Amino acid sequence: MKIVDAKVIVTCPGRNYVTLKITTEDGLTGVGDATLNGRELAVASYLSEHVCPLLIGRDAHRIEDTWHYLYKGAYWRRGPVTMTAIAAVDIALWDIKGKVAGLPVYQLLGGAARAGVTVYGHASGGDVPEALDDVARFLDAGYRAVRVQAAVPGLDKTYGIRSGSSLTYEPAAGVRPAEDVWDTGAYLDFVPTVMGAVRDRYGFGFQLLHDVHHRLTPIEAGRLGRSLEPYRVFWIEDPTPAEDQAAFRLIRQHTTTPIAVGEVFNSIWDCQQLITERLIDYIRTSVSHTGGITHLRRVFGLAELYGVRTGSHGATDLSPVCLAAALHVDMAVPNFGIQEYMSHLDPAGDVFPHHYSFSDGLMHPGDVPGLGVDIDEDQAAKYPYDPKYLPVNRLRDGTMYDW
Ligand code: KDG
Ligand code: MG
Repeated sequence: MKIVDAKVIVTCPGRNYVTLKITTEDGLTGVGDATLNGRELAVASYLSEHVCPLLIGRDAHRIEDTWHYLYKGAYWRRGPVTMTAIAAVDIALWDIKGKVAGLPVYQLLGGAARAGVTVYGHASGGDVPEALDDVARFLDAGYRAVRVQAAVPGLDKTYGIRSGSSLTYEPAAGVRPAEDVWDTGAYLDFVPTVMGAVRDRYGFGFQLLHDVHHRLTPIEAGRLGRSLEPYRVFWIEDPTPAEDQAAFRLIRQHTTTPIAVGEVFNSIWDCQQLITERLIDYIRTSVSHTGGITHLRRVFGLAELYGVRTGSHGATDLSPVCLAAALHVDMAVPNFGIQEYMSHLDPAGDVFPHHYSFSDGLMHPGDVPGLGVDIDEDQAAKYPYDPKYLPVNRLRDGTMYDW
């Protein structure tokens, strides 16, 4: 079943998305998410200039072979641009295989290992009372897990806080990166009071999560983890910049609070030490930044051997195509932990018609053949690319810091 067309569609229905659409000789189509927030056109160009021409005439069924053809064939291995491009091809080919088989992709991956996928939503607030009220929005909607972020007093902006009446947090904006200011001391003093307030008001009957967003040193992360132990958080996410995998040994020495890492990873090699030394509890790599379903399954398979569970990244800068692919993997892997779900707002829903659904805290990818998500090209054309950058971060003295 030969591939006859591969095209890249860039659209901005509220935020920028890059989608690869592959067509076979019998007219079947598959879609893959190629979005890399703030660097979208690098992947679009990698695909259209270097990958799409190679796909024409290849057998759409040969997913594993195509993965290695693109990974080994580039000579230049790994990296977010390459691995996101390979992921888009891989996801689209799984979509096509499902359509040929007449089965949803999770059936091809081994079938349902659970009734549905537990997801966590994002609550936030400009202060503690606002964050507490926002938690209710999710608990009332049936969520069994909620991530909570609140603005740190004394800082102009804090990561993860939605603004005004917006229902989701959107960090990418402007033709130059916004400059945030960071204060570790203020943050470390504040977060336990937020988590304590959430438990005081709502109790312990749901999972409570928090994203540190790579802001701490290992010993500071140890202190944070220990200070949150009374509130039994499900995880602290990205406590330190995780290129330094060995640093997590130090965090582990100081706290039993579970740790999740991986949204900026793009290969199994990025998390090998974290997994094999059991330095983390959840691996948060995403389908579309980690080489697609084929490579993500390998990461999750390694994690399973070491008792590490999955917790895939699912921010809204990953398109509905990525979310659908993640849900299929989540349904099938034995070591599933939790899935992030920020919920794409319209008009993204009009551009990406989909069959996944949410009910009683669980998501299901749906049972139509393939991924169960598509791109409406007429709708996509209504929303042209709108260049935006993620913010950068500085300490109070102006030193560049991790965002
Ligand atoms: O593009 C960056 C976002 O995906 C990231 O900031 C979101 O940390 C994030 C999360 O956990 O959703
Ligand atoms: Mg995160």
